Amino acid sequence: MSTSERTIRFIMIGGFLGAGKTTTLARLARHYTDRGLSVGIVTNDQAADLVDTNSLRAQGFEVGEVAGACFCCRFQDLISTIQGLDAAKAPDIILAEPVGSCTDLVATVLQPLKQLYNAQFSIAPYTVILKPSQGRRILRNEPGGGFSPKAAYIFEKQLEEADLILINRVDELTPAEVRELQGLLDERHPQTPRLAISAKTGAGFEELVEFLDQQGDFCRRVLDIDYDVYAEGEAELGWLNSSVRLHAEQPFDLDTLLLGIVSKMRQSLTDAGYEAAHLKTIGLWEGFFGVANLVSTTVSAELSLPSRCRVSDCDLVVNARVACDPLILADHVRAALVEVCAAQGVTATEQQTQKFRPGRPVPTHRLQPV
Ligand SMILES: Nc1nc2c(ncn2[C@@H]2O[C@H](COP(=O)(O)OP(=O)(O)OP(=O)(O)O)[C@@H](O)[C@H]2O)c(=O)[nH]1
Ligand SMILES: [Mg+2]
Repeated sequence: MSTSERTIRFIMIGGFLGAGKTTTLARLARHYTDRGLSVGIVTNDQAADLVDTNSLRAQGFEVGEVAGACFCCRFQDLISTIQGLDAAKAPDIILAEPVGSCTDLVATVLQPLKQLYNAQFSIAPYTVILKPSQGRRILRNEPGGGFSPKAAYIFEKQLEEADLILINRVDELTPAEVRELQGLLDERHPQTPRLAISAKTGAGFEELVEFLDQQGDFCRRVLDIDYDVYAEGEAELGWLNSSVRLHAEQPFDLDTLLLGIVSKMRQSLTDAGYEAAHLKTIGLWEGFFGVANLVSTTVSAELSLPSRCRVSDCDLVVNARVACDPLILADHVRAALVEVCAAQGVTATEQQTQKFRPGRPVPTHRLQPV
């Protein structure tokens, strides 16, 4: 990376937990790959065992992972992960997904890349995905909207630093709902261009790719941000990453099991009054994989990537981000696993689980545009 004259196009897509970042990046990766470009993806999380990394790798993409803290706090890990991808794949494009509870990324990631690694990277306009299910309530200032005022603060700061806002999930929204979100954005972020897209169907992606291709002086919206409120907002979330080995005497339907686990978690968390930001699980076995998600307790669980297979063994990864104590969250996850597995005659053996509240972000760099 340091010796060649070529620059790598760096495209980072931010947005709240469950907004559709991974789905968008997978679609963009396919788009660029289909056009003969070499693509590397960098995922990021507060802990190891990422559903996103597993899912993107299972879809055939070259993925590097920064795990243990967000890009801003592990800036050097981001650089070395990109260098690793460069050595393996010489990517024309790096697609990066920051942690969904992270903000202030223009000052802590994009400006440092621009200023300290100017020769190696060309930086695309910073794009942030709006999650309609929580965004509508937060932008309307509804009482109890989103999770808490501090989490809503993070959500709003994410939008504030964007060069482009994507209203995602238009496949599910009525034209009136899209207009309402546009109107709310007109009030809050009148200067920021926006696009309505569906990461699921690909609607709006031609315009998105065109926008991302622009060369210009983007990534200049450095936030005025209160790190105490930001840190407290992040710490309100319980975070759980768990890996589990499943085994059964008779083959079981993997998709039924994945959807069952997420649906059961949804039910028990809703009954207990806890709001989920994102629950996701992936089951992997011998090249087969399936993914189930829940992006809000007000909607149903869904099988986003079906495996359509029956297996007797399976590696399962569960990631949960929920507004509750992580120990309570772990109890809900374990109870859901035990109940759903037992119903299908499956034995679940926990391999490792990390559960915590995210710590205060301490960025490696924080730079103003020059
Ligand atoms: N209907 C619909 N579903 C979508 C769309 N985009 C994403 N989803 C679904 O929303 C869920 C979350 O999508 P992800 O791409 O994993 O979201 P994310 O922002 O990467 O989530 P985190 O990494 O946990 O922050 C998955 O079930 C996706 O299938 C969309 O445009 N329409
Ligand atoms: Mg993701």
